[in-house]
Amino acid sequence: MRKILVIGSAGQIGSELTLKLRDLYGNNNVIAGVITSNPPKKLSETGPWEKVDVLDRQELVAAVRKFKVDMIINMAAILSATGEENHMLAWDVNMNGLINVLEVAREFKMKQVVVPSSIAVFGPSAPVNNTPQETVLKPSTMYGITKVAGELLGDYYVEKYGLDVRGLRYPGIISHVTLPGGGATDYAVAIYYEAVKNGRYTCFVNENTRLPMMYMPDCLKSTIDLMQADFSRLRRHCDYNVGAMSFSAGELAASIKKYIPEFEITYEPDSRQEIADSWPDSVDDSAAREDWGWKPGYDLDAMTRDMLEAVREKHQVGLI
Ligand code: VAH
Repeated sequence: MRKILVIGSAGQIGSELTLKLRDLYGNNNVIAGVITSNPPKKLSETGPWEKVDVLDRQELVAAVRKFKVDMIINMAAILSATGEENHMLAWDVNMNGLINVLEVAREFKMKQVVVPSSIAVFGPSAPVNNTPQETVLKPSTMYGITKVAGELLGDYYVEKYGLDVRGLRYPGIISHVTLPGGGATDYAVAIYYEAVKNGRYTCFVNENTRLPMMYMPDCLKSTIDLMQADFSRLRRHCDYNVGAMSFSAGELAASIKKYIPEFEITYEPDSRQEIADSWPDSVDDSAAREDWGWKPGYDLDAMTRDMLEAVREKHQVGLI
């Protein structure tokens, strides 16, 4: 049975991935690696947890030894918008953190490492529609630069050391369990909360900003599908494009208006507009579909219905 350490377990994806993996592999076989000593109860009350700062290699080694970890999923990252405010923090966490994970995985002969990437690896010089799996990677954000370097590092550890390292290029991820932090796609989460709480939202990108997006259940499915894929079928390792939807901020607002007709939106682009403008509108994920059977399950309206139901429940019980 695998012993999986999820680093960044309290984050937007990490928190739900940890719980999903506990359902699959057993609570005690999935360790929540959290940077604080006070993890969310949904993690600490459903299985083992450990303080693991991805920048502290000794802390990481201690956790690996304590729980006999044989698989690491590294969800610790500084995202695009925060990375533009503090580029050295993004470099430090995303690169020095990653090399710690890869070195520890090599030293302890881990069965598998998952190192997520992002569509942020693409920049203005890549084709904007249906961006190919193989194309120019010249991102204009530090976050994107660290994700390109991370893909190359992961592939290096596969080729040089025979480590099973896998990664996928997440689009913007939308969810209602744990708020995202510091991303240029965070508007696509905040809009649901503001629509339910106040009936209006001021969006920080303009109406026509179109981006590849994915609902959290599909994010978890893509991650676990790749984790469980037969290694011999993988023609790539750390850089699979995965897509699900592509919509503009205006189309997202229109979807919400189908269920909250009185909802109003205004657009006041800020510095995150420039980040969003550098990214694709949609990606070609045929390699993921061919190599490991990727297929998304949610479209925009299905996500909106699910998100509004969940956010309304939170609002009714005073959680937001
Ligand atoms: C961000 N949510 O906005 C992340 C993601 C493609 C976007 O990588 O930085």
